This record gives sequence, C-alpha cells and structure tokens, in this order.
Amino acid sequence: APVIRREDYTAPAFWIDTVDLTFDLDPAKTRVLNRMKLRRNPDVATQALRLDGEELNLARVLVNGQGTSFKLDGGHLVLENLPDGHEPFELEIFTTCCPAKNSKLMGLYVSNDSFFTQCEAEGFRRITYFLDRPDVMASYSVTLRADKARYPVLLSNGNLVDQGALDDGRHFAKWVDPHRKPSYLFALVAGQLVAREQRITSRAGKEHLLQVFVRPGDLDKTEHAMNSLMHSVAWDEARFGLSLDLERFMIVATSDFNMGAMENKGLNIFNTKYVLANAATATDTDYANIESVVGHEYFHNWTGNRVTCRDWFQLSLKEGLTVFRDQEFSQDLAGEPSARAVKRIEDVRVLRTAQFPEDAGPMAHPVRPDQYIEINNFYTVTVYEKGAEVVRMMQTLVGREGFTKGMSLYFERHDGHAVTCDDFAQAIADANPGSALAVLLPQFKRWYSQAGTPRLQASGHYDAAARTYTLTLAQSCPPTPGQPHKEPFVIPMGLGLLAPDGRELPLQLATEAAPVPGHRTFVVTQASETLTFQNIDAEPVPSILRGFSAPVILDGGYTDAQLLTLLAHDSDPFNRWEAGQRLALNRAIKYIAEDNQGTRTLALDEAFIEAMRGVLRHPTLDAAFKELVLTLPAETYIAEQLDVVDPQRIHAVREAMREQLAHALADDWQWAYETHRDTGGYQPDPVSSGRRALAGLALTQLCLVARQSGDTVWPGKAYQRFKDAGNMTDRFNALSALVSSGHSLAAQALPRFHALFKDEALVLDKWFALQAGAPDRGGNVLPAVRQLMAHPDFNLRNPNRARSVIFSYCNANPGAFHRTDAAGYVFWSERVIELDALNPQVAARLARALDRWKKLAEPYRHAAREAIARVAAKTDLSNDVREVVTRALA
Ligand code: HT7
Ligand code: ZN
Repeated sequence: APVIRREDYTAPAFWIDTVDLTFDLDPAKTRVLNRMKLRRNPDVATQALRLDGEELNLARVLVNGQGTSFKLDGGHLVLENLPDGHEPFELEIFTTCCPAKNSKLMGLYVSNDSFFTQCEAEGFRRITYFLDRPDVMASYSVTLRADKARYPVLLSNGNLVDQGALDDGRHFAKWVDPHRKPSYLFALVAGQLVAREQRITSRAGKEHLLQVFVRPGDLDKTEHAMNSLMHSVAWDEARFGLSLDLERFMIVATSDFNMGAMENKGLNIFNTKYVLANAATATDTDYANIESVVGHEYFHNWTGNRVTCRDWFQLSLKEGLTVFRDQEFSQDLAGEPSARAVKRIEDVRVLRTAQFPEDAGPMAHPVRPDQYIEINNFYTVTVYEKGAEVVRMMQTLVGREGFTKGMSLYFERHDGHAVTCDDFAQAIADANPGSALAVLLPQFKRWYSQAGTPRLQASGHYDAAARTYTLTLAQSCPPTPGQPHKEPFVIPMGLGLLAPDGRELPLQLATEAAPVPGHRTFVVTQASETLTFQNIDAEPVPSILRGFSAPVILDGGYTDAQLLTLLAHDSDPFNRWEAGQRLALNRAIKYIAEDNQGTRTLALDEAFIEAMRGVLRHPTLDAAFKELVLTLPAETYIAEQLDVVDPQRIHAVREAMREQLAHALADDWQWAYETHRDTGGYQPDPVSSGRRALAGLALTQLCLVARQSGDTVWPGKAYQRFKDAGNMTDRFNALSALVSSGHSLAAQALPRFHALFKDEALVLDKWFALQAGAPDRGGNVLPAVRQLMAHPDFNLRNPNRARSVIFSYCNANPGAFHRTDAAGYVFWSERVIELDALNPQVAARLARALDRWKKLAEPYRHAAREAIARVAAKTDLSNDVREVVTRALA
C-alpha cells in the first residue's frame, strides 16, 4: 500500500458545491443516487476527475444528464471527458452497497436492525463515489426512503424539510443541512428509535431542540447524556462565546461502533457506552466519561466542523484542541480547585500510561504526522492527548484570556474553511503579540513536528553564604523512527520552592528587584539553562513542573526526604500526588532490580507507610485525591521506567506492595471504608464519587488482607455489599474486590451478576472485562479468557464485546498476558488475524499490544517477535494491521 506524505498535499482538481443524495434503504442492497454539482478548481492545472470509492457496485454515471465514458481504476472512478472551462456541471452516480455485510462498521452498516453510518476518516467512499477528503466542502440534501414499520425514524444532518408516505408501506424523509461540510461529517440513521427531547433557549435568545435517540428500552438511561449536552451548550457559550448554530442537535446511540462517538454535523452518533447510564447499570467512571464524550463531540461543532482540517495530517487541529476543550469543560464542571486537580491528575495518568509508551515505541509520530499508510492508525493518544497538552501549553503561554482572544481570531479568520495546525498556532500567537508564544512561535511549533517525549533534568544547588538557590535545567529528546536528532522544545515550567518546613517561598530571580507574588511559570527554551533565586534562607525543596505544565519526563533528582516534604505540604495538588507516585515508583524499581526473584522478603519502609497513612487519614484532603495517591503506579507505567521489562516480575512486585500496604494500613482501610461508604441515594458528583472510589479501594485492600489471613469477615462484607448495593459503582467495586483478591466468594458472585444483568449489554461488557483483567494466579487467566470467548454472550463482531475480553486481557493485563510459555502471544496473534478479516480498525488496535516488545526480557522478547512475525507473514492482511506489524518489526 502506498505511503501518503504530508509534503505531497495538493489542492483538489475539482470542487463539489452541492450533493443531493437519495437512499433506498435495504440491508441487503441499498441504492444510492448521488447528484452533484462540480466545477474545476481554477488554481489547479486541468486533469481527470478521480473519485474515491470502495466496495460499491456501480450502475450508472451521467454528466449533465448524458451517459459518459469512465474507468474504474483501483477503487477510483475516473472521468476524463468532462466539460472544459470553469462552468459548474452535474454529475449523477447511481450505486448499490450491502450494509448487512459491512462488518468493518465504516460507511453504511446495520446494527440491531437499524442503519448507521461512520464516515470519518474515509468511510463516505463506501457509500458513494466522491472526492472523499476534508478540504472538499459541499452543501448536502438527503432523501431517505425505507420501510415505515421497520424503520420508522429516518435521520440525517441538518433540518427536516419534508416527510411522508410512499407506496408499499414505505415512507421518506428529506433533510437539508444549512452548513457546508466535508464528506466525513455526513451521517444517516434509520430504525426503531425513541428520543428524549429538550427545548433550550441559548444566551443569544435562539430556540433549539436537543434530542437523544436510543432503542425503546433505553430511554430511562438518557437523562445524564441530555444533562451533559445542555451543560456543553452553556459552557461553550460562556467560555468561548460559541453558540449552537443549528435548530436541532441530535445524538443517536448504537451498540456497534469502532470508537467512542462521532461528531457528524447536527447528528452525532455515539457508542452506547458513552450515552446510556442509570444508577443501577453505570459506574461513576461511566458517568464521567459520558459527560466528557458528549462535551467533546458537541465542542467539535466549532472545532472540527465549522473550522475543519485541510488534510488528515492536521487531525490534531480538531482532536487535540477538542480534547483540550473537553478536559477544560470537565474541570470547570467539577468546580472546586481540588476536584479540578483530580481531573487533571486523571488526564495526566492517561497521557503517561498510554501516550508516553507510544512516543517511545515503533509507532511514535509527531502530533502532526508526516506520513501514514492507513489514516485510521493515527487516531492516537499522541494526536489526541499529547495534542491537547500542546494546546494547553499555548494557553499557559498567553494566559486564559489571551487564549480566548486567540480562539476568536481563529474563527474570525477561518470559519467555514479547512485549515492547518500552523493556522491555529498563528491565530493564537497573533491575538497575543508580545506573549511568550508569539515571540517563540517557530520553536514552539516543534511540538507539532518532533515526536518523542522530552526529558527535563533538574538539579538544584543551594549557596548558604549567598542565600541563593540555582536550578539547572537540561532538556533532551530521544530519537524516534525517522527523527534521529531533536532540537530543544519550548517548555513552560510551573515552579514553586518550599522551605524545609513546607512553607511556600516567594520567588525572586537574581535579576529581579522584588519577589513576584503568585504562581509562576518559567519558560525553558535552551538545551541547558539556569534559574537563580535570591533571598533564600535555607535549602528549599523545588516543586517543578507544577500542574504538569508540559508533557515531559521530569528527572528531578529528588531524595526521599524531599518527596516526603512535597507529599506532605505542596500547595500544588498535582505535584503532591506526583511525590507519592515517585515514592512508590522508586520502591518498585528497587525491588524489581533486587536479585531475589521472589517477593516474600520485600518490605515497605515505615516512612513510606506512614506517609501513605498520613494521606489516608488526612483531615481535609478530598477522598478522590486520597484514592489517587493510595493507588500504586500502573504496571505499564512502571515498565516505562525500565530499560528491560519482565512483566511478571513487575506484576509480582506491585502485587506484593499492594498487599503490604493492605496489611500495614488495615485499621486505616477499615476506618476509610466505614466512613466513606455511601448511605444515601446515588449522585454522580465529584464529592460522592470520590467517596465511593476511596471506599472501593479500601474494600479491595481489606479483601486482600483477608486472602492471606484466611479471615472471612471482609470477603463476607464485600459479598453482602455486592448483593445489596444501591448503585453499580458500589456493586461493581465489591465484585471486583472479591475477584481481585481471588476469594472463593467471587465464584458465587460472578454468575449472580450475570443473571442480574443478562439483558444489559454494557454491564455484560464489565462482567467480561473484569474476568479477563483479573490478576493471574498460576496462569489461570488465559484459559478463562478462552472460555469467555466460547460464552453464548460473546460476539467478536461487536467491538465493545471484543474489547471487553480480548483487549482487557492483551492490553490491560500484562501480568497475565506475558507468559513464559508464550501462550498469551499465540492467543494474541490468532485474534489479530481473526479480527482483521472482520474489522481491520479494531484488529490494528489490538495489534499494538506488542508495540514495546523490544524492551521485554527473555524469553518474552523472542516469543513476542515470533508472534508479530507470524501475523506479518499473512499475505492478505489489511493495510491497517500491515502498517502496525511492519513498523513493530522494523
Ligand atoms: N472524530 C471521531 C473519530 C472517529 C473515528 C475515526 C475512525 C473510525 C471510526 C471513528 N469513529 C469516530 C471521534 C472523535 O474524536 O470525536
Ligand atoms: Zn474528537
């Protein structure tokens, strides 16, 4: 397959002004009549029209109503004899396709006897022949025709302008989208659906209808999604002055979906996982995810839809910016500074456990990639989450108000156009002349062009005689595929200095006449530079990179004593949490390095245990924050800190540390459980969900203690809690406490849970995932996973279900997946190949589970390489999987 390069971008040879689509919907054979008005692009030399198409049956092509000659060339429909000149002409194309057989879930497909579309990135070409690229923007009108009893609801983008009955029990609906859009934002839905509706009046005084469509039995699970949508509309108006530009905004949920959701203009299509919630079926995490995904898709209406991408290399233009916006939205809704900090810590945890490994592995790419074979492989944590950090740094460099001004200028300049990441950065900088961003823009843009996670090394020197403290900062960035050398980045660095007793010191540089009050951010631009502070009476503890002000790996050279000071006193909650993580990480790394292969002699020191107790019992810290501090760093995060990775050893050490913390703090966990368990009705707000999270962790720890002591009281309490919990969070936490401690009551609870929720697909996904992600005891997880795949409720064609079993095992359970007998890798290669035949996008995501194989210790390394080579040896792989395994082996 050809490599597509960013530098090869050329404007399209034709523009498409209008598209008039008529669908006769039928699962086995849907007919699509596509009438377009096109004209030649005067800026491009005359050439043939090459329309994209995939898996289409072509029946007829007419130009200005007349038959014409055409060629079918490798999926393209090529028209050479088109009218000369720049006058618009009409092109009519009649095709059919088979939605029922579409297991890729791209283009038009059937799910639960309803029709859905997914067109981003290149799915529209599976519906009709088209210039399927984001810089071709057209006005769409769409007529849907279908059997009325089977498909009573017919939806597309924009406004419903006509509807009525047809012969033979069929009916039609005609939709007109008032906004021009690229083809990837086209959508249609047809099926038996019901809607929760809400009329709202915007700040600007306009009336809008909001609708959330679901299958008839799910209406009672739509309140939270609707509330999230209303909050999103209000937030975008208040924070950025961006109003809803449509009379009607629809969300439709489907249970078969490759990703989370899709921002089609006015007709968002969502994975049910990010819509459906009630207290009985959804956890606090589900509620939080729904809020952020609903927000994310809604915010795309401006950042993505009104201003879109010139080409797919610019994906982060809309995705990084929109993730930034949804993160800010969730922080603003969380309200209290401490709740905002919890959200920030959670976001950074995702970045560090998923994006940092990507940036250090074979698929590393810049936030704005330079090349791809399959664009679907570049919907990555780098483009999304690291892209969001790049936008956040811009906001840090120009200030919050300056950023809002920059956004206004961006829309003033580019509304209705398809633009680049450079255009965005330029608008933010131009709106803030004289700002650090404006001054450093060319260097700042290295965040878009250079892959890899920079390392920032900090070392402090205190001069008692001069009463100065000098902080030396050195940055470097390791090579990544195709980029052997890196230039220095612009690194905004939030900084505080703490006196030995934990007091915050005023910061006064040697060049400054007086201390500058308030929080300070310094901007590091050189490979190495120093900051000297004056009037410092005793050696301070530096709190560096506060709030995680840049996506870098900080090597702070911290001593244990310094970390304990930061954990006890730092006014920056992020660095306070980070200090606790570093204390745990240092211990984990030390134990892993110790010769002793067993973990019996591993003993956590009193200082660490006391520090953890201090946080757990702290009188004023939030429960949610405590839960984050007391959760040990993830196995994948620990693995990233090591040059050679033995996943079993990491798992054993982390488990041993978990058990020690459980024992040493047994009384404290008991106290935490009793004082934080819910008593009243369910509310998904940050305070209540934080209390449930801490109670859940406490219960897990208490069941772990019981595992060794043989005590049955806490497992019994967990089982009771599992049975009588008033909400899914408490119920699932109790079930998971039993499963993760390996208690025999888990064997009673699991079938009971299944029986209770056998008709709730999203809850069954949790049931599958919990078992596939369980701690491995003597290699028991893989056989259990194989059994789960034979369960009557398992269905490989449903991405949520496939993810709940296969991904939970291969991607999220390293201790069980990496086996010395290589059986986990054999399972992985079988599943990648099997899934690839059905759904290449999902298969390619699974293929990435072995990205970091080169870091593995033997015998894992050799066996992993063989497994990847086995997949690569298949001759009929999709481009998606081929690209991933080829890069892994390079
Ligand atoms: N913009 C959406 C991307 C998306 C997608 C991409 C490829 C294949 C299927 C997909 N479904 C959704 C999601 C978003 O970022 O909002
Ligand atoms: Zn998005």
